[in-house]
Amino acid sequence: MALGKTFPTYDPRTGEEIAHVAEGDAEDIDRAVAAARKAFDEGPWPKMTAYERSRIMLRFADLLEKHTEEVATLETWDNGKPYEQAANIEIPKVVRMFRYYAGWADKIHGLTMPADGEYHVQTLHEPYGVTGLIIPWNFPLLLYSWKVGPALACGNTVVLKTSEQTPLSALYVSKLFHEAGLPPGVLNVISGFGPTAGAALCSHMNVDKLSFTGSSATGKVVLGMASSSNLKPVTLELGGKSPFIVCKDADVDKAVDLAHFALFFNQGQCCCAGSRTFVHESVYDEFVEKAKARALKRAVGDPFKKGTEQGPQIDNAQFQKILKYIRSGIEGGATLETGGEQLGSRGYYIKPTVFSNVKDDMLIATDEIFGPVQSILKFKDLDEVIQRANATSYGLAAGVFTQSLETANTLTRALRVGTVWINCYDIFDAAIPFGGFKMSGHGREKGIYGLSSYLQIKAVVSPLKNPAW
Ligand code: TXE
Repeated sequence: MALGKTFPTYDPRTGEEIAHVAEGDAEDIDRAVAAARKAFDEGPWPKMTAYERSRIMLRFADLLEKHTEEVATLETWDNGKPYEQAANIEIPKVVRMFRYYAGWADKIHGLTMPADGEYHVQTLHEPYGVTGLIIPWNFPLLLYSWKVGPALACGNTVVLKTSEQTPLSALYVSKLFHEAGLPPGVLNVISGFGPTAGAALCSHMNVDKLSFTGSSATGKVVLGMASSSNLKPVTLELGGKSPFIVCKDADVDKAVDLAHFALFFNQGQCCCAGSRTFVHESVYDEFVEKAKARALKRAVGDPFKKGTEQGPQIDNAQFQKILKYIRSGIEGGATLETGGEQLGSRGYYIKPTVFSNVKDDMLIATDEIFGPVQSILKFKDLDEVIQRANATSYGLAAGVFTQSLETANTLTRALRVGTVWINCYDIFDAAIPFGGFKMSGHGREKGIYGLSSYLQIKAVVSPLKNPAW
């Protein structure tokens, strides 16, 4: 790297610079991978007892909890998300995730199994080694915890590349990790861009495993680089166009609230946003009217202000992309019920937008908009909505709103998605696995399933008796 090279990070409320951050590139990735390699091969990390690793992670969680205010402030400043959301929902979830995986560290073990013949067979569950982790900007610290937590608990070392839009919070909390006693070289954080630092990490011959969260388009590139370098395995958590299905027996007021939350949470910037709201024809008109009223009530403004539900979008590129999709919805013949434009003239605020009369082939119903734009579609019966809900290359999540157990069970089994939320949405406990079917990804994060992304299995076979030679 050109020593001293930096890049600016911006406040989405104004578009103004917050700070310049050291910009890592291929050379820095090399150095970070070398440090992570040394910490893995020579220790101390995988050689420490699992209990000691767990204690460091727990100490980190305590420190993070103590510094919630500063960390949430950085997250809001850099990302634009409401401070109350960062401080009361996300940082506590990050703390919880590290405690959860700290609890796993000393409970990871293999199996013994019977085999034909006179053999003792056992498996060892071992860390991969150096893991390369790439995260996006929509939940910078939450996604940090989804990857760094299990990677470290399993005894891997880490090179993490943050998103160029939101480098600040990860730098701050990684210092806390150091304070918690994490040995040098175990966790290396690089701020930098995708095509430079990110690509160097994906192509690196000395990285043993990758985990990536981001767009499906970049996910394909990541997979290509992994396979054309050293065939490192890759976990991918990618985009979505998740259906939220409101059945004819639903309590409309509650369904409206939940569908609103499912789409608008985090400025609509969620991979699992319920971005196709399918509503049964018998309650459709009432639903649309109430969804519009709810969107009009949404408190949009400065994310540091108490009571703000929606802050600005992350940056100008995302802001322009969303406005383009809104224009395409209007031009395509959907009914714009409310919103559809920028709020104010400064920063990247968009009025909560609701479209009704959306047809399946409109871009607002097929593409991941990643913004505060609700698309409401009408359906007649379950078979039809199942077919339409599954008619997408994505398969991340779905919401089902019904009072009927039978309907819930039918939909749950028919939907080709990694998560079904029934009469709830965006429940993200540490123990619940998350990941996609189809082009929404490979593998699972969180929970017991998330461990398998960071462990490989070694079979050990020995004869039961001393051989005769
Ligand atoms: O994503 P990218 P962007 C979707 C959402 C959004 C769109 C574009 O629809 O509008 O993607 O967002 C790194 N090699 N999601 O451009 O490019 C990049 O530096 C290695 C859904 O921000 O996928 C960042 O760290 N890495 C998603 C990360 O990839 C590369 C969350 C994500 O960036 C790279 C974010 C490369 N060649 C966006 N190019 C979700 N699943 O939640 C980029 N990166």
